[in-house]
Amino acid sequence: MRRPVRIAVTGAAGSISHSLLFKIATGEMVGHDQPVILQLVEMPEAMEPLRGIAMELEDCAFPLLHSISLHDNIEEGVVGAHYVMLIGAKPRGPGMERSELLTANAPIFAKQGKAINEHANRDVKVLVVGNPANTNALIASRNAPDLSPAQFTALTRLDHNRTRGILANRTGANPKAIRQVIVWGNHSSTQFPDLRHATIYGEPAFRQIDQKWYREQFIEKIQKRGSAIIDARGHSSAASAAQAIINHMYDWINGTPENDWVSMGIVSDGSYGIEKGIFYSFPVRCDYGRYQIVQGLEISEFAQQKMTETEQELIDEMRTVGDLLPA
Ligand code: NAX
Repeated sequence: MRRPVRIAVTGAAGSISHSLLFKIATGEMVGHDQPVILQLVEMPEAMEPLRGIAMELEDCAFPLLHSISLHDNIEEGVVGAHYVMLIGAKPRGPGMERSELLTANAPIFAKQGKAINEHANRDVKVLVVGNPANTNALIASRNAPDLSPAQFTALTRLDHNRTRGILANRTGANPKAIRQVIVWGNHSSTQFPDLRHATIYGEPAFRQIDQKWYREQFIEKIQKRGSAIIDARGHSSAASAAQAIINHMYDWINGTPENDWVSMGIVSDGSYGIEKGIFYSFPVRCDYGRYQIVQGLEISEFAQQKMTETEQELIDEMRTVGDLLPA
């Protein structure tokens, strides 16, 4: 039997975690032969519901679930962690501007970055889910000077999965047959779902879909999918977000399939002319726990404009939280 790995999850009593934790405990995230220790982190006022979730996890008698610990502070919660999912965040209140959400969450992610820097395993892999995810990942990574920025990522896999799922529904193809879609940029309504390089059953997607539909309906549908779900169910995506977290981490740890890539929010190295240092969603291939940006893709004028729009939003977000970004 392998030694267990430590997985820290913040916002562990929230909606996304309620789906996620049970999937992690069955081995879906790291591997079906890998025991896990869950280190669950919550606000002090949510410790009682968290105890209830821990009881339910115990009652499933998962063979791979080695142990569970509960924490009301991030410093203890991330001790020795190999994987950290930063899910808990201040929610957007009624009438709150995006910039207010940014400044409300910035100190939280600065503190969490410091705690990870001090207490987590040196090879830790961090996924930021709490919104605004890209800029929260930037803040956390900049506050972890002893770790590489490449150890921090932001979740855009839900947008990537939505792109495949909705395209599958439109064309009648199995989602598995849809490859090489890309979501560029921010996890926000400026993101750009790009089908230029996508294939369906090995043939270019552009030969199988109507361009007018793609440009005038599809792109906006993906960009606004999160809001459509909130409008319909009165709460933001939870089960699909949990599934996307599982997919993101599994691929990062175990590698992407041959002939495909995935979208991940990662620190920009300047590829495709994107401002260095911001956390931007790129197409990546993963292997042996590392990821590499897919290079050399042809970018049309239409795509360039969309990629720049979402880049600009991230540059503006970086400026808004500037004070919390140590050099
Ligand atoms: P919930 O409100 O159901 O749960 C959040 C939990 O986090 C609560 O239990 C709260 O007590 C806890 N929490 C808040 N601040 C914390 C802190 N500093 N330390 C530890 N715990 C803390 O939200 P849920 O639906 O689970 O969503 C969580 C976050 O994911 C939100 O910010 C949401 O906007 C974001 N999302 C991001 C997505 C992405 O693709 N990047 C998609 C889904 C989701 O919208």
